[in-house]
Amino acid sequence: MRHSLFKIGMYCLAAISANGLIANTKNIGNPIGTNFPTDAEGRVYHLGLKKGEIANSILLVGDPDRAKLIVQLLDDPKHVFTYASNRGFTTYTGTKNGKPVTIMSIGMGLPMMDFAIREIRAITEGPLSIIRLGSCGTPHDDIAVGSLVVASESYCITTNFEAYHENERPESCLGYFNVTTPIKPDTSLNNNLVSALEKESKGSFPVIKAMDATADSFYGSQGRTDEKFDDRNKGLIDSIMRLYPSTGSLQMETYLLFHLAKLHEYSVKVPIRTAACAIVLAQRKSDAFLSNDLKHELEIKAGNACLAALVE
Ligand code: R1P
Repeated sequence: MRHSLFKIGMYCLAAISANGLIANTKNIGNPIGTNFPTDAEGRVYHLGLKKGEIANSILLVGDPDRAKLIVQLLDDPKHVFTYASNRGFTTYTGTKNGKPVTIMSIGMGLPMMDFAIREIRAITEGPLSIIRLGSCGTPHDDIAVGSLVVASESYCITTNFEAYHENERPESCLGYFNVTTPIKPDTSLNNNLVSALEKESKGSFPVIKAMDATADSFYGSQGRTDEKFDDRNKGLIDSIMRLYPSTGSLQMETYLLFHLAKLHEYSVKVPIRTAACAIVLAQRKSDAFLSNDLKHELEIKAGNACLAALVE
């Protein structure tokens, strides 16, 4: 009995490893300290990295498969440093045109961007250049799926949780959401990114400079409705388009990248240069969704442009 349980256990582990589900993720050693925990080697708590394992030019993506596609564009993809943390961050460090660069997949949402930027800063010295290549929906009538939207500025839409549980209901759906004023990326990195995307595109996909909206949910705060949840968000997209008519992308991380770069600038005089673009997967007005094949093609082309902008 014991023997067969052991065999089943081993079989399960082998099966899980074969599927790559848990095989390569790593925990750090025992954390030291609570304010900014690291282990004895200096590995940060969520990324699992230590000094020397990350470059100062960094491409952040959400989807781990997007990162794997873009790694193939590095100088020597078979010999890049790779680290998959147990918290969903996978890091690849190598070179592009002989210059050090890191590609990191960070998963989704504001907290993941927060972990990434703060922990990247903790294990690097000097100026950083960080580009996000994401995917997005567009609330704009004139932007088609398969376009690349470069964030000229970004604002944040967060859920005003308290409003749902008060007796008085806000009059407009915007009362259930907070919308910030927009903040800008770094001008020169943003210009590099636009030029690199235009050069890569050669007219094969539109490159559009527009305002970005970063939401704290894929659903409620992006105006998606679901009769099983009382999100009170009907008309949210129309409301934000009245507020910021040039909004071209709706996604979940860019604002925090720009925001943390500003907070860093207010504290320390060393720049974190930021820029962001996103592949339009969903046209929220026409309900069109981009095919997986076209998405992968754009991930490679846009990835190449992002790397060019970073190593220029
Ligand atoms: C939602 O599906 C995710 O896709 C978008 C959003 O910002 C969110 O993270 O970006 P990524 O494709 O980079 O993850």
